[in-house]
Amino acid sequence: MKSYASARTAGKAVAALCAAVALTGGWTGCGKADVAGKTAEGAAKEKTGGAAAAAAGEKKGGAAGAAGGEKKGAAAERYTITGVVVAADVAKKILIVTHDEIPGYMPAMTMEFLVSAGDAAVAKPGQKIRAEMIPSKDGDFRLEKIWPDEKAVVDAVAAGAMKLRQETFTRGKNAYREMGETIPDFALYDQEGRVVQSGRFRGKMVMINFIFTRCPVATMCPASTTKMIAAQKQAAEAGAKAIEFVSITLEPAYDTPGVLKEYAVARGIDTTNFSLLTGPEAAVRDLLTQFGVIAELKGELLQHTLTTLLVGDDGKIVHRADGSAWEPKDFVARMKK
Ligand SMILES: [Cu+2]
Repeated sequence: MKSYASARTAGKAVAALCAAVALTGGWTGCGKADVAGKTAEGAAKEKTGGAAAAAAGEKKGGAAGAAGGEKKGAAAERYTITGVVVAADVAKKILIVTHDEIPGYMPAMTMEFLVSAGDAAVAKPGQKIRAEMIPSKDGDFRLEKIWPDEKAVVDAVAAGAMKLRQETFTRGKNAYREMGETIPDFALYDQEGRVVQSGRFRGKMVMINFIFTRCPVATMCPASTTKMIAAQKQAAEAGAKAIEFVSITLEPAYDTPGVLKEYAVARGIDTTNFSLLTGPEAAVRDLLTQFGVIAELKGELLQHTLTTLLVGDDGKIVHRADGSAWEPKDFVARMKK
């Protein structure tokens, strides 16, 4: 609960900033609640407690933290850990994990960790995970940024990222996929932490958009998600067959499978044929380049454009809407019935 409170408080602070940026032009700024996510990305088996975490602690220790009446300083201490899930208690939001040694801090052992509702829901006994551990003052330990850590799974996603990297590099200025072109292959994680290979969608049409879960600008990502849900409902009503919906995150370092799961539940997304995808930062960046989506961190603002695509069952782009003014019915009309 603590981290929810802090994220919400920080989110409000940036929302005001975002609105200001939104007025300046085509760009819309969406706030990053904090910059800790950036330091988490790629952190190997090392303490991420250096300068970056200290900076995050400083931010959180400020006015927002004081207003929340909570001690945020403890959040500055973060350790990257690996382990195996033994059990998940969804109601209590607890994971029991047998974790490896945390050098200089804790020997290998089996213990309880507080997690988010989404992370508790996604966890599967026997699953290997990688996460950041945050000790609290009252002796609790919290896990955040939980990612699958099975070797085969990690290798498949890394191979997908490598292929995308090479392809984006080779295509250079022609990286952007025009209408009628085939979309790039990718391997990402969905909201259950399962690997999703793009090949899975061949033979089906796919409607794709790009969002991030903590986007504070109501007219941007939240509205885009609402319209994707509307398109999914309309497609079902229209008898559209073999159609999948995919939302790829713009902020993979924060949007872990568990975070996406929680977002899907909170938004009432029917995930039968609607996947929320995340993965390595590089893979997402290459996809954004190839799909013509711009997302850049300007200070603490994640500024981004919106693009919604419809991909045919042959993998070719058949419709594309840039910006926020698209209508679900224009997409549904192009779906095979
Ligand atoms: Cu947004």
